[in-house]
Amino acid sequence: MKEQLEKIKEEAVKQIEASDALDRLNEIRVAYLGKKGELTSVLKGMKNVAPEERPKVGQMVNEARAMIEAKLEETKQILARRAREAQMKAEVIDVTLPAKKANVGHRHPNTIALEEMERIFTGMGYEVVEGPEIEYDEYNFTKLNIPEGHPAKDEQDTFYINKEIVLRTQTSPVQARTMEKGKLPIRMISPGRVFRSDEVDATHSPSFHQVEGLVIDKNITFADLKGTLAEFARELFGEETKVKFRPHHFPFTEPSAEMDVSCFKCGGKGCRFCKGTGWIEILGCGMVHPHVLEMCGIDPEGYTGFAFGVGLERIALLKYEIDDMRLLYENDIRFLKQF
Ligand code: 2NL
Repeated sequence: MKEQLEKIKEEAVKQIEASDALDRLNEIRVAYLGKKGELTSVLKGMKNVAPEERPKVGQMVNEARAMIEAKLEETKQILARRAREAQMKAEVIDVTLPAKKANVGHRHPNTIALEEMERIFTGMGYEVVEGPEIEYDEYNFTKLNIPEGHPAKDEQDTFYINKEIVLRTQTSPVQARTMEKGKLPIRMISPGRVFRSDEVDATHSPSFHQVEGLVIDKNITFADLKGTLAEFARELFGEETKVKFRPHHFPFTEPSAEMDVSCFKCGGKGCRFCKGTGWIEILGCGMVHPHVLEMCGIDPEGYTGFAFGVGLERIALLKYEIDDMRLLYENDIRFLKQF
């Protein structure tokens, strides 16, 4: 019995010392100490041992069990430490390596231009007001003095949802809605997406953005329009910028004008950028037509106002010297990251 136990111990220690994985140690534990293990089978052989010898043999089995358990535990610790050391070595961190740059991106040129315009006008006390992109024909056209039969209302130019509802072709309906609310005076800009049934080319898109402005108060004159828009141009293109107003026609303003700015590339001498003229067309504007004021519930005898409309893409293209509007919509990172 004693020799058998010594042999079991010796064999167990040999196997434990030879094992190189925690799984293997478990297998050994089961093989020696488990229910059907070697030590258990020794205990089962006790019936052949003389009764007075049994406590002694029992003690020896217990000692053998304790010894194997201790050896298993010790080896487990060694293997665990070794595994941890190998892991530490494999996962070593070089704190002197340069950090990975965070890729944060930046705003779209349209957004940069929009926020610049919002900054300029809020600085002059204007509110920024937004409104629906799907509008009643009445707000998009009728209240702006664009009657039935006007060419702007042609299906060639406007997307119709049905007879009464359109995709807005300008952001003026937002201003018409503000006027109707009846709170005066008004100093507002209305930026947003507008829609025209146009073929895509370098300067056209069926969906683009507009920033319109509206001022309504007592005694507003064309001088206020000129002063305000000249200041806007100086803030946007530089202190030396000159402005020029050319007579024009819009149904919703009277008189109407288009404003040019002196070319910020050549200072007005004439270059390729301004096609040799020294001037660049920037926006449309005018004094709000009395009929528009009336239709929006404002008494044209007591109040006057001016309005203007700027194409946001036009400003972004000019400011960043981009020659094709399509580039603004393609979202090619290689293009966008230049601005
Ligand atoms: C252009 C011209 C313009 C307006 C927009 C306006 C709005 C109301 C009343 C009167 Cl509610 N006018 N807006 C006035 C003049 C010109 O836009 O060429 N935009 C790109």
